[in-house]
Amino acid sequence: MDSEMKSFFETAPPLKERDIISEKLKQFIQNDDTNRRRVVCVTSGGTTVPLEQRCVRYIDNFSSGYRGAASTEYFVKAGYAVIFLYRRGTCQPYSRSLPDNAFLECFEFTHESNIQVRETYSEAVKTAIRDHHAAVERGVLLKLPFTTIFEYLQILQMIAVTTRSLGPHAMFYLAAAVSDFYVPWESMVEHKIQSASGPLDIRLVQVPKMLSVLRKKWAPMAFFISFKLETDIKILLEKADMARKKYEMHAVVANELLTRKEEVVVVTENEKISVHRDKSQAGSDVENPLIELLVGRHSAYIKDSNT
Ligand code: 9Z3
Repeated sequence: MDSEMKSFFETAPPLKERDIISEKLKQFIQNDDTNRRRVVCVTSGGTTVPLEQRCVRYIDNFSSGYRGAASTEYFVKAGYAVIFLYRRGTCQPYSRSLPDNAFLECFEFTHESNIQVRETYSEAVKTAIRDHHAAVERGVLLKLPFTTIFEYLQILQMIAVTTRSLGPHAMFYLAAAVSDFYVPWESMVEHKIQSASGPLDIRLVQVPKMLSVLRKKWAPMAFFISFKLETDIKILLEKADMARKKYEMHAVVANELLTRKEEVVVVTENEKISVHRDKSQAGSDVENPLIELLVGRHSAYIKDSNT
């Protein structure tokens, strides 16, 4: 591990639930005694960078978590077990078609003061509960939340190390929007920054290039998909290809902020494959054909690794 990465981990505030997370991960992986089950780690939502140790203010990265939540559902459908590493409060698998405040909007009182689902939401609620319960009961969905960049990287490392025994059957699908800059814990002030002190100068340092270590050291046999987000379409594909080469990703999914729900481009060593939402179908999304494509690529990768 390079020295920047080492110092990031050594100085990060320790994970509060490290032992519990570690136990959950072990159990989840052991659920399959053949060790032939495919497991994908889907990361979702943005990481925060706290500005104070007792954090009142933080810098955030944009991501609603829709991509990660929808992709998780399609991976489960395709037979994968999914470790869903998500930002607290972002979109969740199986409830993305429900209203934001589903708890208050989907239910009503009966005459006997019991609670029932409103007729208009009846099908959506039934499907969400049925599919979510089925995934959890079959042991194919493990949800692990994070908020800060410190939590995110520490849990990701634990996932990588725990899934290493699966070799090429493990996949990383890195849709989370990860901070590029952060304030190291030891140089962060403890208490709330006071506005009476005038304008604020903060020095942010670069987050160590975690993708390199993840790919080459923590999970060298796994299949890797990362995402590249840009707002300037002119530089998107070039930047995606640069990231693919630099981090030796098997594919990089390039997306532009405004059109990300309509189209993505999957950049591999030899191809640039444009994947679209099927506009003729109401309620369709780009994640459906995207996961279909990636599952096929993963199958080919497993086959290649076995020969
Ligand atoms: C993405 O590009 C995701 O597709 C989105 C999904 C965050 C745009 P939503 O959550 O949006 O459905 O609202 N994720 C990766 C973004 C990122 O931070 N990429 C880094 C980069 O572009 C590389 S890890 O440099």
